[in-house]
Amino acid sequence: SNQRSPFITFVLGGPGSGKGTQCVKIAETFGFAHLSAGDLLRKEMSSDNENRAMIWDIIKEGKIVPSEITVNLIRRAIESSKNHKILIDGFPRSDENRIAFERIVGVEPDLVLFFDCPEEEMVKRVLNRNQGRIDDNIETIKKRLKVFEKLNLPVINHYSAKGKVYKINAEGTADEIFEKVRPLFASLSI
Ligand code: UP5
Ligand code: MG
Repeated sequence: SNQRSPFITFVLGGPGSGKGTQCVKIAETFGFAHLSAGDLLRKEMSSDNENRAMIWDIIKEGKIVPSEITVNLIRRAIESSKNHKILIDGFPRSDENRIAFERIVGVEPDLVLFFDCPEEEMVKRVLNRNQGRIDDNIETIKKRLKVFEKLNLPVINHYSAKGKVYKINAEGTADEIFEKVRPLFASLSI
């Protein structure tokens, strides 16, 4: 595991705003480790453990998995990463998530990226994905959008007040959006 204290970026945005797509590009271009909270939970859901049925039910309903489960998955992933530059994709989704992270992991993010995308565009992207995710159907997408609208803003406001939020208009092609992301990471001296 890493000796240096990690440089942590939270990557936020609604369902289908392009978090995962942009994280892959940032990881490739700037040498970050990419930890997706959703992927960690989906892996947990498909392996044999006591929480799998509960996680399945919650994701299917577009709700938020108990913070302690997600935070511990992220904590372990950070600890086993050899990379001190870390993107955390799709977390924290609520103030409660955020507070649990700060308590259990004991650090704050250095940076928060926020992909701002119109709802119609997010719905279109998610319905086009076609990778068999149990939450990529119109009923669950509507629920994911409601949860996002209600619980994401307090997280953004908290980190905005600390000057940590970098908001990006997430309309356009993935390459166009990455050209707006690039200058931020190019300017970091880490
Ligand atoms: N695409 C990407 N960029 C595009 C562009 N510019 N133009 C056109 N198409 C574009 O993109 C979505 C789709 O659009 C892809 O097909 C992509 O090719 C295309 P993607 O990059 O995957 O967007 P992303 O924002 O990552 O969308 P995702 O659906 O993964 O977001 P969610 O936040 O909904 O999903 P996540 O996996 O983070 O969480 C899933 C569920 O897990 C949550 O609803 C919740 O139930 C649970 N969860 C928790 O409980 N706690 C957590 O901490 C995390 C998750
Ligand atoms: Mg994603």
